[in-house]
Amino acid sequence: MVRLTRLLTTKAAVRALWVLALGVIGTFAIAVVAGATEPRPWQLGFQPAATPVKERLSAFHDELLIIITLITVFVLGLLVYVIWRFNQQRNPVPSHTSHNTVIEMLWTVVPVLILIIIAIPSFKLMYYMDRVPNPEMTIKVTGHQWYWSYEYPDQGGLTFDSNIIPDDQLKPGQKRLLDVDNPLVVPADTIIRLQFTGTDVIHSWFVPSFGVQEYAIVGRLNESWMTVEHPGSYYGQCNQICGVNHAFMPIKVEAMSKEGFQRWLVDAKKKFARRDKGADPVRVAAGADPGDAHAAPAGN
Ligand SMILES: [Cu+2]
Repeated sequence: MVRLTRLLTTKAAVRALWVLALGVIGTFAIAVVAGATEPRPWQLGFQPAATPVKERLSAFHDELLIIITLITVFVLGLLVYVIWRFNQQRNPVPSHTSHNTVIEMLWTVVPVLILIIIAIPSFKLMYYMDRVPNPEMTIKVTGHQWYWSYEYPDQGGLTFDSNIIPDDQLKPGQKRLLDVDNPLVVPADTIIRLQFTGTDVIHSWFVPSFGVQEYAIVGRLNESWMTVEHPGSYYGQCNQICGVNHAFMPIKVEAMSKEGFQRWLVDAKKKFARRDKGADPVRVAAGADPGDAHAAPAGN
């Protein structure tokens, strides 16, 4: 009877382990298949790459994971061997060796070699991310407390602000803490130079699936680039603690076909026309010289 109970418990435990394993595999499969361009519950790994930069980042990450795993398994193997082979029972009289030149050379030179092997592709990737290859258009991103504004200098200086949609105004299908009123719209399959600056504190424009994470700093113009390979919606967030509403200045990028982008431009130029001209009715009403409106710093 006792044996039967024990057998049953073992069976139950094995079954529970199976369910757990299947659950983990299933979650991983869903995360991979779903093609998420936003964070998902129980997501494992990175969001799928949407730009060539992110593809290289993910590939480099995978290579590093193999190297790290091999090192960890090797060190673990050594530890287990030492614990087994040199414990007090097996090895009652320990050796008094304190130096071994060959081993010391090896454990210095081998890690250096591993680091060099990692450094070469790492630096290559850094330079690839840094240098904009023949940009077809430019977008200027400005971080504010607590929203983003986007400017298209090549499209007649079209400018607009992008604010979070508060929870109580979300429409069905919109994502809490990620959707915005005016997303950044870009043409897909186009090399875009991105410039970043700020008006108050340091922000950071981070879209994980693009592999773009750049500081937006007052008085500085940082640069990055992206080529969004396919049309779609992509999400990100400010990645630099920038004040009380840091968590509420998300980024939404809408990538369209080139024709779709041109159509959007026509509408956007009408929609954001007031800002386009740089007019600021409040400042004019306050008695300032309208000519100064351009030169005045943007309000916080
Ligand atoms: Cu911020």
